[in-house]
Parts: sequence; C-alpha cells; structure tokens
Amino acid sequence: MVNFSLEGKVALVTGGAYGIGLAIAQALAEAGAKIVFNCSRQETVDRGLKAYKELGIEAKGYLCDVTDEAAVKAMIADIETTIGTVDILVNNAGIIKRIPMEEMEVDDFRKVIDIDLVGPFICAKAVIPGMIKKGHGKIINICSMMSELGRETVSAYASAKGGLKMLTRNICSEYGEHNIQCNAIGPGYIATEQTAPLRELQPDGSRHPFDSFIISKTPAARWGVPEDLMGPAVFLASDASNFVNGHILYVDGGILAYIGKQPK
Ligand code: NAP
Ligand code: GCO
Repeated sequence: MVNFSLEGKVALVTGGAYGIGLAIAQALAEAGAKIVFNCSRQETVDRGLKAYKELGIEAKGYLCDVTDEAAVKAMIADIETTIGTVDILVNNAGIIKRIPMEEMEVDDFRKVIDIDLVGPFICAKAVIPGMIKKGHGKIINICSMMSELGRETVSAYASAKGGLKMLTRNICSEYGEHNIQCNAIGPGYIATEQTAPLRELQPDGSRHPFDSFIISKTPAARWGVPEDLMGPAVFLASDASNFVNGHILYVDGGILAYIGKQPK
C-alpha cells in the first residue's frame, strides 16, 4: 500500500513560523510528524509558537540563524537529544531583496546568497550524519520560479535559488546511496508577506500591475496559496517518494509550461 504516513518522524522546517513554512509544517504534522522550526528573530519564533498552538500542533521553536553554523549544529544536537534524529529537513528560510543590479550593494547580494543558499548547505550538512546513521532521510529545499527564470531586480535571489536547485541535485548525487532523498519544491507566485508588495492595491483601488501580470502568466489564472504546497511536501517527505531523488517539483499553476497570454 502506498505510504504517505509520517508517524514517528521528526521534521525540522527552517523559517517555519508563517507563510509557506507554516503550511508545510502543518501538512507534515497532519501526516504524523513531530515539528521543530527555527527563525533568526525571537519575535518570529513567538509568532510561530502562537500559530502552531492555534492549529493544535505541538511544535518546538528555536532561535537560530541558518547562516550561523555553530548555532545550527547546537540546535541539531539539541533536537537529537530531546526529540530524536531529524528525519525530514525542509530548507524554507529565505529572504529576497528587490534592487536593480547596478544599484545593489555587494553586501546585499552576499546576504541573500548567505541566507538562501549557504543556509540550506549548513542545515543539510548538520542533519546528514544523523540521517546516514539512521539509514534514511528526506531533505526538501524550497526553490522558486527564479531557479529557472530571471527578472528585473532579483539578481541575488535568482542566483541563490538557481544554486539551490544544483545543491539539491548534488546532495542527491552524494548521499543517495545512504537512502537520503534530496528534492526541491519550486513554488510559483504564492500570496505571502514576501510577495505582498507585488500585490498592493494602487492609490486608485486598481490591481498592482505586477499582480495582473502574474495572473496573466499563470494558466491557473490566480496566485498560489501556501496550502497549495501541502500535498507536494507530504509526498516528498514520505516513503511514497523513496525513488524520487534530485527532482525539482514546480508547484506553479503552470507558469513554467506557458508562453503567456496571446494579445487580443
Ligand atoms: P518569508 O517571508 O520569506 O519567510 C521567511 C521565514 O524565514 C521567516 O520565518 C523568517 O523569520 C525566516 N528567516 C529569514 N532569515 C532567516 C535566517 N537567517 N535564519 C533563520 N530563519 C530565517 O515567507 P514565504 O514567502 O513563506 O517564503 C518561504 C520560502 O519560500 C522562502 O525561501 C522563499 O524564498 C520561498 N518562496 C516563496 C515564494 C512566494 O511566492 N512567497 C515563492 C517561491 C519560493 P526571521 O525573519 O525571524 O528570521
Ligand atoms: C519576485 C518574487 C518571486 C517569488 C517566488 C517565485 O519578486 O519575483 O518575490 O521571486 O517570491 O520566489 O517563485
């Protein structure tokens, strides 16, 4: 029988306090997993703890910056002794800076790469030894449309998310023989706080031009919602995907398949 159950598994969702991370963690919890999450600011950890409580999910939250290797190692060691080996890692924590490239400070570029690409490397590196010892593991990286496509102002983010696609394939290549599956979810344009500036109403009450643009570029003709990522996350975290490795599962309402609406 196909097995989507996560009963008895421990899942760490980085940045899982709200938005995509929270929805994915909720889905993993509903499938039976114990949830742990971390954020770099205490106010976000507290926000996450409140959100899980409201959902009736018992979750442990850590104050931990994914770019700080010593802090990540200490968090993983604490999870291993207090809860158990991390069976599922979701590398969800991320930031974006929308700045035209010629105006972007190198420090801003580095910061995005550090959180969105080096962070997943640090977290994966920290959980892999425990997964090898246990004989299995699932790593799910949160990629993006920008793992495939470019656009104005997101040079750092696209570089990081393109790199994360290749880190996904490399972890698969390097650790597949240890029964570790490393796959990615590439969400399309999802209505969260990160994309709120792209959906803000205009002073005259009309839609933001980028909002209309995205709807016209999406065959589903709508923005995604975090709940759209729940099923794909459970699939990639469960035994149902044990022979799926190094794959980027785009959950984009069809954006990458579509040339765009033809002019009337
Ligand atoms: P978001 O606003 O990007 O939330 C990010 C979370 O990451 C927050 O909880 C934040 O908490 C945490 N975080 C940021 N920097 C961190 C760090 N250095 N260490 C630990 N945690 C950190 O929310 P989202 O839109 O749900 O995005 C989640 C992920 O999906 C991101 O990787 C994003 O790039 C990706 N994504 C989003 C979309 C979309 O359309 N929304 C589409 C594709 C991919 P703190 O600030 O407290 O650290
Ligand atoms: C942007 C957006 C995107 C999305 C997402 C697309 O400014 O173009 O923020 O990058 O957040 O990653 O999949």
